[in-house]
Amino acid sequence: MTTPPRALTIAGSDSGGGAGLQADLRTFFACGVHGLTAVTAVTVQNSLGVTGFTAIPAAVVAAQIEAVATDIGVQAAKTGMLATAEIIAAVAAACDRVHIGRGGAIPLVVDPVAASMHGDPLLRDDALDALRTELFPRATLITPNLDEVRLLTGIDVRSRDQQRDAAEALAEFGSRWVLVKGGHLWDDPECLDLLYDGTEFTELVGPRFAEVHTHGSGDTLASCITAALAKGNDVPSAVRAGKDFIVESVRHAYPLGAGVGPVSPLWRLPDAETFLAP
Ligand code: PXL
Repeated sequence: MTTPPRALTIAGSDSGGGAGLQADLRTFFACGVHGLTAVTAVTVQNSLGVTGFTAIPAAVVAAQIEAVATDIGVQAAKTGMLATAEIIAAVAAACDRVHIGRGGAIPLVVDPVAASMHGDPLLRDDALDALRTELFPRATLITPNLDEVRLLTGIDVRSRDQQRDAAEALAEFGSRWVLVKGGHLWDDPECLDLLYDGTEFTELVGPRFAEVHTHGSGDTLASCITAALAKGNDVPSAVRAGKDFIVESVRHAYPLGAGVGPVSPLWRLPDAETFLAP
């Protein structure tokens, strides 16, 4: 048996199992890569929302990254919930040491998670600046939704034209690529995600679902892109694969608890040969 590609998620735990590192690991598995984790925070949540979280000490987050990267090896990494400015600084330094991110050879996807879909905070207010200045310049790709765009740039996107303005403003922070997700442009009959490399725009258009169970959709998209990068795809084809994958994952979402259920990456199960010894 050969060793499968490895993808690392640097993210928080969702006790409800729908988002965070639980969604990332399911997606990595569905995409045929072995998932590694550096846990940043433990949230207390169910389908109704997040009632609190505890951040993991920054040095422990950094140690997890270095432990897996130096022994197991990582072909691509992503960040999700990072909780505090201290954790962001420690992640940036650890990534530099193991060559993850733009300065090194290993692609880094930064999903700038700031709040849950219920509006509960997942990032301390003073950490936004650390995200912009310490992580974005190291990112191969950043994947903000429109709420995150507003927090990061002050631009309140209401149209596809403004989505372009936002992509240009975000590119200034130094990531190689920007993906501005249009899922929150509620009046748009389709869901347009806009990919920008500082020069050219690529529009990825998909259907808009009336689906209410969309918990974990951003995590699932970013994880699928990360898995595709780990398998050696370039950014445009990884993002295309992610878009196709998230559309089906939303289509297969299921209810859970009394609130919002998760999208399901498990509509596409990998061949047994991917992971099982013969
Ligand atoms: O979907 C964003 C997200 C990421 N990580 C954790 C979360 C959430 C949303 O609730 O709980 C741990």
